[in-house]
Amino acid sequence: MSPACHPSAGIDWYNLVVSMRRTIIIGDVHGCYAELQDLLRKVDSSQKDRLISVGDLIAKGPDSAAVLDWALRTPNLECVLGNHELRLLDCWRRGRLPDEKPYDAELVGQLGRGFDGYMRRIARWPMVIAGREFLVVHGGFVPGTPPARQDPRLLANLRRLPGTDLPWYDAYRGKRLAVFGHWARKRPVVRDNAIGLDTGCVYGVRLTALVLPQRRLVSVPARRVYRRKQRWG
Ligand SMILES: [Mn+2]
Repeated sequence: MSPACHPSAGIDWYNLVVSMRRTIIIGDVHGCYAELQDLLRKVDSSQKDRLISVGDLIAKGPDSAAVLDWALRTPNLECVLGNHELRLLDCWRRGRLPDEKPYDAELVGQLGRGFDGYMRRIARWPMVIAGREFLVVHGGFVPGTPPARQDPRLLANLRRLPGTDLPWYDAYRGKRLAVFGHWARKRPVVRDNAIGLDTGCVYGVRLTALVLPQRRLVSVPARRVYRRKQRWG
């Protein structure tokens, strides 16, 4: 068979390979370094994948420094800021150490002398990462306002729409898949145009990732309960 007649002629291999590159979006890690590594192994992650964190890599869990060290040395990883990163950055910008949450002393202890260096680097992380077919945010979007005009506090903290019982994602009409964390549930939240990935690893449930474009959810069990959750909802 001459090359021109071969069945593979006419296939744009470059674009095929590029379009098949996976995007792996990782739910709230909260310092659970061992489970993060379990999850990366389970999805068989490589440097060819685009990795994205939904934020809250740190706080509450056993090893926030190991998770941040991993994040900062992983070139194919992008992160949005979670409410905990944002909270620490606020303190850092005011020249203080965080002390408002019961686990802050432990967190400051884990970050140790690295605190300043970590903050300097995570200060560049965005609130939203936009792909062609998805948006990644820690908390959520207020419907009707373009992502660039949203209040950063709400982007990192939103659960229900202000003054209502309505989860923001049930009012979200965007065409792009909104992938978020922050609202710990025992199972991922799955809607046509929104997927919530916080499956409470730090509370002893699971750490979950979303693999795109396949929309496959992959999770690993927490190795233990690092923190008790008062109420699920
Ligand atoms: Mn959060």
